[in-house]
Amino acid sequence: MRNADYMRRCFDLAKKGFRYTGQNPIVGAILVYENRIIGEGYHEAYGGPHAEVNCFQNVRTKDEMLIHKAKLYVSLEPCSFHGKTPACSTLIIKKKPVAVVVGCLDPNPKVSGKGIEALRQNNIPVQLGILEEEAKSLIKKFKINHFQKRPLIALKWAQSKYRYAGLRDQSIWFTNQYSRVKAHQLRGQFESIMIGVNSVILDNPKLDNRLGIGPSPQKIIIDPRARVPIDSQMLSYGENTIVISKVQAKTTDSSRCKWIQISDDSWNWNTIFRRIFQEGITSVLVEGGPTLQTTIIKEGLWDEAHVLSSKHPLQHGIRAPKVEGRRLDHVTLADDEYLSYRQRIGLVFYEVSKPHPTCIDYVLVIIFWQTSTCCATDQRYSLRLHCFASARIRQHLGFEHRKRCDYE
Ligand code: AOF
Ligand code: ZN
Repeated sequence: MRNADYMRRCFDLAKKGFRYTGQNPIVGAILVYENRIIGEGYHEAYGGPHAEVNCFQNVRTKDEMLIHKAKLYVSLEPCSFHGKTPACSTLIIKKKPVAVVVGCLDPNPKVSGKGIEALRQNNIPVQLGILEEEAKSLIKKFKINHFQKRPLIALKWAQSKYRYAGLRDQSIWFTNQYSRVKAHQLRGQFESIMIGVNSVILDNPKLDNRLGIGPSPQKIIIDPRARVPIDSQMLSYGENTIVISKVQAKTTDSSRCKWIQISDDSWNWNTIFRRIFQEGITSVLVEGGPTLQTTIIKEGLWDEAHVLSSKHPLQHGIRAPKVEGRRLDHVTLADDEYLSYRQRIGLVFYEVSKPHPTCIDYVLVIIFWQTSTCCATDQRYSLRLHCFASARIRQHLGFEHRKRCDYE
């Protein structure tokens, strides 16, 4: 097997932690000796042991003497500081595998190259950048949480054959039982689920995960004018629901909700999502309705979209939202289809303290992530040509200058 195959195994392991690692990155690690995996581990829960620790821990007693002859593969650079848990680089130096293969650097400024440096200084060879793009894409949620201080935002909707998402005054069901299971599986992957108050009034949903693996998400209702019916299922069933409103709580003691008020002046999606993040919520699945989702798309605040497309002939009512992103997944579910997308481009403007020699005052670094289509690649190269032209180019392209934001 090649390095890339082993790295893919790390990615698969890492993904198992997605629902439980909170603000931490998902990470997978394996130890390989003579083409045999002798240990595997992943970061299972926020605050818990890191992938490397679990990997060493899972080596069988009879294989322990092989560790110093094995290669360690890890999807993210090993950490080099003592946070909630001790530094992984220290543990690796102690265990001394023959080499370490790393997917990508840890963007956390507390690590960012220092983990690899520590290993190299202790004579452990490190190979960096195996399947780097995929490794970076794996920790997308971590980067959003860490640098933007907001949750990862995923949209989910169902649509008819003609891309209508519903009727204004009537609840309508498009998709089959397989799509329903898929929808619940998605709910099991996200820490919270959000809908607008119109959907609560129209559909009166429970929004829990009854059919998929994993827990039910925390429920959130966007209700600027406090119209949520106190006897709705979301307020009277299951765990507490968060209601975000411009006005004061309309609740009674008996209603199960946490009311968060955001003033009219600061009411916008940025504030709302940052406020949700302050509640410790690191991912949100926005289930509707389509009008609310479209406003999020217009703000450019969506990260993923999950679409269940049916053959239902509805061709009037509310248009389904529309996104342009990189296709992640496409699955046929009998006569329905499931498609998922990821926001394609991220622009980062770095202001550097030490300017590039050919540059007048700033260097603009434009980083695209998740790019795979020709169009994005062309764009990338043409923009890269302008990278060192600084303020002149900013002006020319109409780019607004931002402070360093470290967000890839
Ligand atoms: C690793 N392996 O599996 C993860 C890493 O507070 P702590 O101790 O859990 O540290 C969290 C930081 O460690 C996190 O911000 C990120 O930089 C890194 N995560 N590093 O070597 C892992 N999850
Ligand atoms: Zn670590």
